[in-house]
Amino acid sequence: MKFSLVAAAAFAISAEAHCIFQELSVNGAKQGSLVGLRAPSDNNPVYDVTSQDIICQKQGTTSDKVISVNPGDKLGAYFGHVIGGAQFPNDVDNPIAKSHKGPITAWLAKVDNAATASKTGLKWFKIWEDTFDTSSKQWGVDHMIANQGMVNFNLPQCIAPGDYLMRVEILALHSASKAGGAQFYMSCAQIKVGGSGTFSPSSTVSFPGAYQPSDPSIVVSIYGLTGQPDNAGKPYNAPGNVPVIQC
Ligand SMILES: [Cu+2]
Repeated sequence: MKFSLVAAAAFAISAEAHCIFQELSVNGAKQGSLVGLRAPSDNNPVYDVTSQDIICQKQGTTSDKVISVNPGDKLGAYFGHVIGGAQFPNDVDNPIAKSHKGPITAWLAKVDNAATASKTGLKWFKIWEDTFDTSSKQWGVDHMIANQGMVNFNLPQCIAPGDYLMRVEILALHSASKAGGAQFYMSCAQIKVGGSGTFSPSSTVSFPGAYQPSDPSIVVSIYGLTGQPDNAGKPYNAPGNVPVIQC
């Protein structure tokens, strides 16, 4: 009996070493599991960047809550292996399998009502990213794992008041050397920004649309000559050639 449990656990690790963005924190205060989020109901990634699922993941859980934030707030997107974090005690794939190297990006799109707005047809701009540090050889995902799944960034000071969907994406590149192998993990948070920012983006992108299936940042081998996930020491740009807004 003990053996079969171990075997079952080992199978679960190899089959589903994925993750879910499942909770928002604001200035260190966790807002509750799945509160104010549009999250998938399982931890499988999106592979097709031309699909509607690349916006906020597959249709899963919904929430009628909109989370109030202010420019300058420290936001945290919490990712875990399954809802709740670890799948079982000593889950080495929580918050995500260590193999899943890649960048993390955060995006906003203005909406009238974050609780009810359609996710399609929105104009997205990038507010933060953590891609790859050529000196430390660390990826955004390495920092996320070191921080127990919490991805922290500050809401830029210039963001104008109102409702937004906030899309936070992990792009796992461990199997990305063939087209269609990159794994995208994201959810959308429903936020209401206060304050008196005045930023209006001069350029925006669509999802789907921002990423092309053949984007050299999506079809890429991150393994250098020694087989390490060090991108051969080269810089890495997140896909879509979208700069983070400056303000
Ligand atoms: Cu995975």
